[in-house]
Amino acid sequence: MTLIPRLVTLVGFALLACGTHAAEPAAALTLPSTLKDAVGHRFHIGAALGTDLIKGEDPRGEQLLATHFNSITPGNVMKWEYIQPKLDQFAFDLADRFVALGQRDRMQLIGHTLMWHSQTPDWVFQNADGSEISREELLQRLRAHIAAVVGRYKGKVAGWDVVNEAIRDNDGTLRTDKPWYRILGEEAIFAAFEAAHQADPDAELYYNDYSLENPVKRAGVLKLVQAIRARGLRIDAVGSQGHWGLDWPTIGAIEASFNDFTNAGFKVMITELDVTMLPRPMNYFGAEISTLFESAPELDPYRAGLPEDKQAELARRYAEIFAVFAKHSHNLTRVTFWGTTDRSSWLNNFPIRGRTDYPLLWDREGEPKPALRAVIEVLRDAPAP
Ligand code: 9MR
Repeated sequence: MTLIPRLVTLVGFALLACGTHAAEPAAALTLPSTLKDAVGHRFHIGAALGTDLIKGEDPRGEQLLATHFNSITPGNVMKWEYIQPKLDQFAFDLADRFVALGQRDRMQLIGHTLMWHSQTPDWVFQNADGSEISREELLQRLRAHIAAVVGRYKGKVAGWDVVNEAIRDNDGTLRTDKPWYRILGEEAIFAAFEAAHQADPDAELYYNDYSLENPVKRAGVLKLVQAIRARGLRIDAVGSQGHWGLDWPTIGAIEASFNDFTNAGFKVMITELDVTMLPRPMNYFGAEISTLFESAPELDPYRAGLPEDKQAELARRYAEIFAVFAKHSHNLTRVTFWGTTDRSSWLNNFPIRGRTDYPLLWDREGEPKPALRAVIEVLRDAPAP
């Protein structure tokens, strides 16, 4: 090794180890210094951006992004309520800033999300007098929204989460209790994919959902994406969100999900990865944002900090997860974390508000956790794709 790369490795390693390890064995000198170096060409490695980061108010998060990631997703600012808060009144400012930030750092840009039952204003489904709009009018609003949003970022956003979370957790059927599907049925989904493709024929298009390790939900999603494809519509991959815990889902269930989609000819992406360290009340393991519970001290056990044995458990869990990602990297095109530091995670407020969770690879101060090192080690040691 010549002197310069060796120094780079040493400096990088020192940065990575900062605050977590005192003395290091000699073998650690060859550890890649960043997450994206460790991932290499296996898949894109991304993070979701909070609105504060997009506004320039999270310098540590911004620095972590530029160093460790090559793909970004907006956590909120491209959702309907942000981008078209009132009929025909578009507010692109924050989405434009997200795109400019990504272009500056030469990131792959992911758009999230064009059609969802959540964070969509009520007016979308109503006439001026508050009555429900007709099927034709709703289709027209959907198409106009997608044409405006995808059209604005044509050639810039590489791929879109066109439809988010359309399938029920318990029986794998369409969420016909939500206005999109009550009024339009499956046509809503076909129209969304069609409009997105028309607005940017080069953009990749995805269906995105959580709990795909649950076989019943997965079967419903598989049926849906096959129906999209059977219509002759473009669909490039299925996004599996990956809102997981320490012992759920099992690695077997994660692999079963990969296998079912890839055997049916779909690429897979992990689009919203995090691992909650907190107990889930009433065994609720989903990510349905409207589900909230009351807090209690035993449900928020690590307010003062995460004990070392728990840090180690998280590191082990991330290591086993990334070992599976490495194994399936020929069918896995991207892995995106839902946030950068623990402070930025939605899990501090879900499914109970105001808790202290530790689901990501950097702590609240933006220092690397043992889990980061564990992920980098497992990627270094995994066979090349
Ligand atoms: O991270 C997002 C959080 O800031 C919002 O409050 C929440 C509101 O719906 O949405 C979060 O992101 C969700 C994503 O868009 C879709 N899958 C579940 C994510 C976590 O709720």
